Amino acid sequence: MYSQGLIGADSSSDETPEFMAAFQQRIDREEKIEPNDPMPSGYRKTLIRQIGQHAHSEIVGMLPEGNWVTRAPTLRRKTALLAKVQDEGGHGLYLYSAAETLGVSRKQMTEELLDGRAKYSSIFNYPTPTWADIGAIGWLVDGAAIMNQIPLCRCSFGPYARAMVRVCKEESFHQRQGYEIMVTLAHGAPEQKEMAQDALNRWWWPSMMMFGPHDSDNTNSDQSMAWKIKRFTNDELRQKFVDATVPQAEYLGLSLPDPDLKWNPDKNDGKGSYDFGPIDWDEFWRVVKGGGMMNKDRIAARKKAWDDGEWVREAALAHAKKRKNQQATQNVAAE
Ligand code: BYC
Repeated sequence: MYSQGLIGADSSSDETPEFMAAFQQRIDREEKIEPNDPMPSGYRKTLIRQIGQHAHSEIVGMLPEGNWVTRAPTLRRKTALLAKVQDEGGHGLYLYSAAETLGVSRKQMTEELLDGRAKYSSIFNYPTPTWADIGAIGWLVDGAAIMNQIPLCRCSFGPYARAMVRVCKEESFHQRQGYEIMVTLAHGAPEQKEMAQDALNRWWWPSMMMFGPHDSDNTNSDQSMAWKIKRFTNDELRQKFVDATVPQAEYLGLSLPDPDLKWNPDKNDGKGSYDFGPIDWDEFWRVVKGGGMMNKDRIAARKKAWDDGEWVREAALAHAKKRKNQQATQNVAAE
């Protein structure tokens, strides 16, 4: 994915052992790598892949919640949800821009999303049939996203790290609005509490899968950790998420759908952590490969938006060309 047609990308022919060692030393000194700095082609490719996937996730992630904007139960809930969905659009745009600094165009990234070459987070292929799903997404999905993204604020690639600072501030608001919906439902009428529990039952395991495959099974982590793109492994982040979320579920009076969930005082170097049950990786890979409940709808919605927006892109380019020509004419007149 994103392997061809990089605009201005380095060739790997200069990647001598000395170059690679000097690059690693910069990383180890915690220097930020900026777009015009020399970098190994593998570093560039990894970032384009991850930032592209992240951008697509934000944009596709607007769809499950967008489904509820017109049906939010109160005006206050509607305005908060609208603001959240708009924030996600904004995050996608910062991230596409960060990826563009590495020499890939937004058009290319979008085409690769639409034809299935580029991934987006598995979580957004689940449906949102009830209002409680909006609470569960904010609480769990944004909660998992924050756990993953706070360390990305220290990513070695400058534009990604800087984009993440603002994204994380907004995600924190998103997580709170979701949790507040869950508090209202869980402490409301029995039917509301039941709705909240049902949403938790459906979103818990997909949220656990968001962190990606176990460390023993994933392909990119070791190199990404060495390059300080990732600061924690998938399993480390998943464990932090479980430890932070269990007390929040207890406050809600809801139960997590995992019979194996149990406090283990010896785990985590004796500091204690929760043990949890096995994750259904067959389901994860089925969803990642396009077999989830909503994969087809999500891609169809993005394709429609891309096709419907063609006239806007054409008009913007025509306007830019006209402005450039006018500027050139004015410059000639002024000489
Ligand atoms: N879904 O070696 P690994 C949000 C893939 S949106 C699909 O661990 P890596 C929000 C992975 O791509 C925020 N695919 O990979 C928006 C790789 O395949 P390729 C979303 C997944 O990259 C709206 C393969 O599995 N967050 O917050 O080192 C509303 C092996 O994995 C998934 C981000 O995008 C998955 N869940 O680590 C509400 C964070 N997991 O590419 C909220 C940025 C793994 O080799 N991304 N795969 O073919 C990351 O931190 C990392 O890319 C991951 C995976 C931890 C996700």
